[in-house]
Amino acid sequence: MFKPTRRFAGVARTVAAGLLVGAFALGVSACGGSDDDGEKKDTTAASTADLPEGVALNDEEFKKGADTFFRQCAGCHGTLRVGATGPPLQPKDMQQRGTTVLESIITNGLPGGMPPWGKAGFLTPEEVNIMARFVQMDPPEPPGLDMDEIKESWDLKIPVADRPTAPQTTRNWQNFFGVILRDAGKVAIMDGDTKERVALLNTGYAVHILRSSATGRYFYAIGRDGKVTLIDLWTKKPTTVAEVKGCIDARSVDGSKLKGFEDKYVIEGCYWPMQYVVYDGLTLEPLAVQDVPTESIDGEDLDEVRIAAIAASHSAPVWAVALKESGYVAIVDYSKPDFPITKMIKAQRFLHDGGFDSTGRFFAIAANEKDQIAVIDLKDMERVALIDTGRKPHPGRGANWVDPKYGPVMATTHMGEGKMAIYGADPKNHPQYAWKVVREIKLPSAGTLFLKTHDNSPWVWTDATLATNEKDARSICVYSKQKAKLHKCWVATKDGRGVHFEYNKQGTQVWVSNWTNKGELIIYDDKSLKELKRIREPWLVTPTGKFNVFNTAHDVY
Ligand code: DHE
Repeated sequence: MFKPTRRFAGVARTVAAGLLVGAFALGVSACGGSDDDGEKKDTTAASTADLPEGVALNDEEFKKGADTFFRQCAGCHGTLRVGATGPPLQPKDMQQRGTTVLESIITNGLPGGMPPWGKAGFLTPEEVNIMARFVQMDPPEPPGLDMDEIKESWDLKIPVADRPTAPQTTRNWQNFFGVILRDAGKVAIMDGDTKERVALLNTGYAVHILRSSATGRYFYAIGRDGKVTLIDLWTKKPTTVAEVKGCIDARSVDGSKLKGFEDKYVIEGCYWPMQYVVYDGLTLEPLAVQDVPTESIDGEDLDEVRIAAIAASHSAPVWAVALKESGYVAIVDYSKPDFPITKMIKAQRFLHDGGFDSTGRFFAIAANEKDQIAVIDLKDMERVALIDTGRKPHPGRGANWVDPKYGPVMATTHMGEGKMAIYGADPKNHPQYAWKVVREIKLPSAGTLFLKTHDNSPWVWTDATLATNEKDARSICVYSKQKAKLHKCWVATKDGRGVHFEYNKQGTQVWVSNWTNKGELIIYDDKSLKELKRIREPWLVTPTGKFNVFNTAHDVY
């Protein structure tokens, strides 16, 4: 089970490897948010033998296809197109569908989550045509990234000795929000009390999530290009103090949270190569790189295993690391030399996003492909339940509250249907409901990505970001915990899609993003649901996730 992966030795192993590095460089330079130098651009296209007529791409088109696929498609369909959140796209099947059908799908999307890339203006008809032909060709083989290269990328901008030993800001830094400006490759640090922007910092390309260190002093940002950025909130103005790149493609990062290990280590999980990297938490000095096992829970040997969600336990020196394609949750022990995987827990395929129950003992993680949530007990280190919740669950980190009838519950929304599934999450005092769906709440449409609540809030908020109907995608809803029913839905944005929620530290205000080029942050009073403020500034380019320091450090959701 702990067999090492087939590591791709060196970046120039194949012609196609060069193509993919080039593809990343294209994406990066378009955003201007990275210092990647665009090395090793090889322009030789993959073999065109046996392709149906009219499918073959010239070198330039192939490069464009590889770049677009990596940026827009690989996250759901897999780098090697074996599928995960989206279905597999194997060349033979794609050839059977043919260019015209594929063009229509890429243009118009499909119910269940495939975005209308053409119709929504992300791809021109020419680009749609290139993608329809690209997916009929063999995928290029991506390059590796070894320890020497990772070390080379390490940039310690401010040594620990030169950093303050107490907060230098007079602001309430525990109520700061890190706001992702996705397409700008930047993060804005906002004061949750005054709503002022206190810093605007460069991060990795198409920055994906932020996590707070255990003390809350540091934010870790992860770019899709694998760049980790360490942001110090104790300096007079939040400052980037270190950067490093441990993956070519990544979505997750977290710190060590057990007492005695606060802020000590950081883990980065890669979508590619098949590895995780552990860094010193204060400097991002690379300490270890470990391959992930490639065997699936069904005993299959896989070519692609990506690291999806990572959760840092508060009660043991471990990270729970969800291995998307293989269906295992790997337990990485950071108290041991070289940070090994000490246990592989069978969960379900394909794993995506998830979070803790209110006690922090259970990690509930969505298995999109199987329409289930897998519940992992991090005390006894075993899977305790597989819950059928609905089509393509997507909880973000989920939501925890006390239901008037069923006691402590958790919930997930779904990409594939308009439903919030609420399930019992208290095996100790309410064993009869534990890990069973106790309520199903109908939402106006499919396409929800996130739900969120706070202990001090009477509501659970849901978005519908990927809804095919544009009005639904701009709408948000609130569910009443006490009345156990949907309270209200309304159109929140004029133009972009509404996405992701975050509470302030006190749990009295909720921030929502209007995800568009000229984006907005919309702030509501949680109790009255009245809009308090709408921030629209030129620098608010494609705001997506928002992370409150206190809530993120303490896993409040
Ligand atoms: Fe995410 C969480 C992967 C698309 C915004 N997203 C996650 C996690 C994973 C993941 C594995 C859990 C991380 C963790 O907890 O450690 N996301 C992916 C994809 O593979 C996917 C489907 C396609 C891709 O190519 O990346 C994808 N994600 C998106 C988006 O399109 C979103 C809406 C905006 C963006 O970044 O492009 C988006 N994902 C987020 C956010 C979170 C997230 C804001 C964290 C939610 C939280 O509250 O913790």
